[in-house]
Amino acid sequence: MRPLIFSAAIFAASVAAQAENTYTATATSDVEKARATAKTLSPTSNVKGKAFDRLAIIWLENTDYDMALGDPNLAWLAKRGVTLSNYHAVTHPSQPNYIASIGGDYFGMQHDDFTQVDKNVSTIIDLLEDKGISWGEYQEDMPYSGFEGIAYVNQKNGKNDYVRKHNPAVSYNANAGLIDRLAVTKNLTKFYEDLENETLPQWMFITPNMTSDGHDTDVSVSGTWTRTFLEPLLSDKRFMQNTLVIITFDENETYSIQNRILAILIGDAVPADLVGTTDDSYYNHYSEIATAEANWDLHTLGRFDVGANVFRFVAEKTGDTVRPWSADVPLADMFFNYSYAGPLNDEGGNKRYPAPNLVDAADLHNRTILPSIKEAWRGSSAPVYYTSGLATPDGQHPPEGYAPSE
Ligand SMILES: *[C@@H]1O[C@H](CO)[C@@H](O)[C@H](O)[C@H]1NC(C)=O
Ligand SMILES: *[C@@H]1O[C@H](CO)[C@@H](O)[C@H](O)[C@H]1NC(C)=O
Ligand SMILES: *[C@@H]1O[C@H](CO)[C@@H](O)[C@H](O)[C@H]1NC(C)=O
Ligand SMILES: *[C@@H]1O[C@H](CO)[C@@H](O)[C@H](O)[C@H]1NC(C)=O
Ligand SMILES: *[C@@H]1O[C@H](CO)[C@@H](O)[C@H](O)[C@H]1NC(C)=O
Ligand SMILES: *[C@@H]1O[C@H](CO)[C@@H](O)[C@H](O)[C@H]1NC(C)=O
Ligand SMILES: CC(=O)N[C@H]1CO[C@H](CO)[C@@H](O)[C@@H]1O
Repeated sequence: MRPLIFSAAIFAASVAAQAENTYTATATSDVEKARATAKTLSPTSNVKGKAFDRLAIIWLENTDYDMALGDPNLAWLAKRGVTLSNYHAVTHPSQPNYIASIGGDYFGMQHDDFTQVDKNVSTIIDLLEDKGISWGEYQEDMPYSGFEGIAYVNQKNGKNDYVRKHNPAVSYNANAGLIDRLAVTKNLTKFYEDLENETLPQWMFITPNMTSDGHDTDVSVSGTWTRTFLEPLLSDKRFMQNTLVIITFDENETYSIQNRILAILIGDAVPADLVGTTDDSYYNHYSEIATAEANWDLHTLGRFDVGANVFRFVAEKTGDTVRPWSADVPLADMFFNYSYAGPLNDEGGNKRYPAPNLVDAADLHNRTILPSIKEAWRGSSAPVYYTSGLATPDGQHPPEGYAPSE
């Protein structure tokens, strides 16, 4: 019996080690086969936050600030929430912005190609699980839970539908290498089942398909989709349980201007006296991580999440200070319109993964770096370019040693 158990254990370990490559096939027959056995999970939790108990993040595509606010349906939503008028994407094109939104950096990425971030790089998922906070992704038209393929087209008309580049969790092998993490990356059909069953997680990232999110269409389609999706939820007690919803865009459409985008905070966690107001504090995608960290007292990633501003109404409850932009380079000269170099940049330049900054930012807040991150990177000689400052670099103002190659 002994050798048998032994080899079974080795087999299980080797399967687990390859989970990030197990579900990448995109042929219809492969997808049908995998769908039949794909694991879906809906773990729940109820960890109280200081300003909200549930966070739902909805990302739409490629729309400039004024165009977004000009859309009647987004304007309808904005009137029922707080408009963030000084919220910036971090680079172009799409994928690095999604990568940044959970990992605290985009590691030089300047493309939308198939990417696997090394498994020693942590994301907000590790921070949430560390505190027992349930999470999930709802990706419209993802063909089955845990699908890792580059894309899956609409089987009736061949149009773009689900794309991996808009699914932040799966790009990180720390997530894609674990079956139980893949099992909570689900499609929107599962959202409605989880709503019905009252098994929605506390942190969720929602991506409409390539038609619904405006990528292959325009803001009138993404605005309509978003209002159609959210309006019934705004009065649904199964969804609104001290819930904060962030609606934003991955990037501004016009590359030659600043990468400012519209963001709206809405939901029953938004204080009534703030409904219909505008907050012009400086935010970027890293604020989405910092706000969750402050709310639930999470550890940090030691990357650009540490210095990012927490959304003001949350900061007021967590004791965080919302700072104005005050870097050497004025905000007006920061375009965030192309990427510095790094390990995910495929045009050359420095390919070395930067290490997290393991020094806690005690001057700023009392959050500390996740112990497992400290453990993994202690003694690393990799360069560190993260500080507790608010300013983040861009292609024109790269971190030292990470100038983009021309
Ligand atoms: C959604 O995912 C489930 C679970 O894997 C799968 O059975 C279903 O076919 C998917 N739905 C769509 C619309 O692709
Ligand atoms: C995208 O989702 C919408 C509903 O939100 C659906 O009508 C449409 O068929 C889906 N796919 C494509 C390619 O449009
Ligand atoms: C969740 O709901 C679906 C249908 O809405 C049902 O088939 C499924 O059994 C439910 N799951 C649980 C765990 O209750
Ligand atoms: C970024 O914006 C600046 C200022 O408009 C412009 O000079 C530069 O060409 C832009 N870069 C890209 C890659 O579009
Ligand atoms: C950190 O925690 C201490 C003790 O609870 C508190 O006095 C201090 O104000 C906190 N500092 C910040 C920046 O939140
Ligand atoms: C993390 O992974 C990268 C890529 O494999 C490697 O270069 C780096 O040394 C690793 N860092 C640590 C601390 O293990
Ligand atoms: C098309 C367009 O003008 N888009 C917006 C992108 O963001 C800048 C501000 O940073 C706006 O002025 C633009 O309106």
